[in-house]
Amino acid sequence: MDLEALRRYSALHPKPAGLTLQYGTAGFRSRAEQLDHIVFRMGLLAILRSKAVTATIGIMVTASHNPEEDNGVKLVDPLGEMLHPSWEEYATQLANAEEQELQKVITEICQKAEVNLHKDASVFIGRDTRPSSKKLSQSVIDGIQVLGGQYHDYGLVTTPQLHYMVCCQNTQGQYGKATLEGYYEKLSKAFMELIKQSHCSGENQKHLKIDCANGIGALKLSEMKPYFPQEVVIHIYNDGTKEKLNHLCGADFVKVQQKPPGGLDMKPNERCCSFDGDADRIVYYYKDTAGHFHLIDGDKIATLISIFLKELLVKQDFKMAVVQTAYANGNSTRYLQETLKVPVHCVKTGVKHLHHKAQEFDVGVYFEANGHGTVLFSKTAETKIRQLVKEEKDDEKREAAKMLENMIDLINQTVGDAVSDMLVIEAILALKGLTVQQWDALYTDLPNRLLKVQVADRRVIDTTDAERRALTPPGLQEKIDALVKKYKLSRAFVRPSGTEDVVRIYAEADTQENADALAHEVSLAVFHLAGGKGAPPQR
Ligand code: G16
Repeated sequence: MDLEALRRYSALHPKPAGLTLQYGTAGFRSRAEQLDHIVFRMGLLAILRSKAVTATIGIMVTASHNPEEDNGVKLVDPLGEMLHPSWEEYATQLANAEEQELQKVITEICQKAEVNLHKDASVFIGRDTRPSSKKLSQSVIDGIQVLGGQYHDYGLVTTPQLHYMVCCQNTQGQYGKATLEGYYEKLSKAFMELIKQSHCSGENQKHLKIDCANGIGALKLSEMKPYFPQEVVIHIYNDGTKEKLNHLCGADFVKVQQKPPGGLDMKPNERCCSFDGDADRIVYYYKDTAGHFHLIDGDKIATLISIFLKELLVKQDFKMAVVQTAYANGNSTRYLQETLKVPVHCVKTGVKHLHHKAQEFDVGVYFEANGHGTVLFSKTAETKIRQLVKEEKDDEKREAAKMLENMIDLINQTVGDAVSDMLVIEAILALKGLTVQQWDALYTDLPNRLLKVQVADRRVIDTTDAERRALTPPGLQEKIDALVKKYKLSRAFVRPSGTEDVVRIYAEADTQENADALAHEVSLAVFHLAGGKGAPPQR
């Protein structure tokens, strides 16, 4: 380790006095001006991780759905998955070390994680379109250079594109080519093959309006447009040329507010969707002829995909399951379990938890209600499907295997990907001849409400049972239980956010009015029992 370089460069990226940040749901997130030392140190950590696992590691500068003023950074593990939990701890230690302790902390990490500093290291870097991202990714490079490693800076990419690149690189191209062209070609080829098998087409079915949250999704979709077949015509809105990132638009806004984004002109029954700021989430929606807004969230996306896959897998002896979080609408879980007869598992919020659980099955469909999700196929399932395409004599069965093979290639199995998910959904709708209204009508969502409350320290809330019950502060869960009893078909829970300085509240009930009332009452309980800041929440 070049101690002189470490000392010199860490002085250029000083840690603000008294600041403590934690590697949360999706890495570090905070106001951009607080992050320079964090991204520099994550450059250091990426090198250590790369040396530890002898593979290329990804590092993405983004704060996804957070406001434009925020930023963040997260590391991507060798197969494109989120950083291993044991290293999240090292990330937090390194991020919070005082400058004079940096060398000691690095040495400790090397000892605990058996890092051989003499090994080679390689890191892929990506960033979103936030004004602060370019400078922060330069600080990442400083960190990489201090510990001496190779890097490739992809510049502006969506988060899932960076995950994809890392996986391609570490599988020596088996997963695809580690270039943007490689990504566009792989997805569009699989999409076109699928669409060829569809017998339904209509002028209206071709068009899709996409709100890109004024983020990176707009740039990348424009780049990808020439690769799209004529069967799909996309119209890009909120492309970042006029308004601020995520401001009154994007998947998070649409899901939380349950209303259409600004900047997108929506006619009755038109199929529309929203990406989030770094294009790893997607939700669909439409407006009916009476002007009512219909949201089709991650739960309904998981349901559509599960119906499609289950039909194709009917003759295969594969274990399929859906993974959700506590935010999943009660009626989606009921539909999946009771009507579709697919096992459903509930895990903690955060793609890393869903991904991990989904890996236990031959086919694991995972989606958060907020539209973050994908499908994982086990190696065994994938090999068998590819073999059936080559060897199956029965035409119908071979066609089914072919569809599955193209699905495997179309879905970004490294992480939730708005572009890939959108193409999967468009292909399924076309193949099944379903309109957005028919898709929406699969089941009716229970009315629900999401709220946030600011407290002095959100860590006072500790949860259990996949975040469905609060252990602390004392009395909070008892209060929630009593409130829930007042309403029919009701459920509520609270949890500290891992990406924003807030406590999140979710409630559902038989009517919207009751869901709103329950969410409000729970938010007051949080405010009073967990140290609320400012004025109590108002309805
Ligand atoms: C991130 C995570 C998601 C999570 C969301 C909200 O999304 O990747 O898994 O659902 O944050 O997390 P929390 O409720 O803990 O703030 P994104 O799209 O912002 O990266």
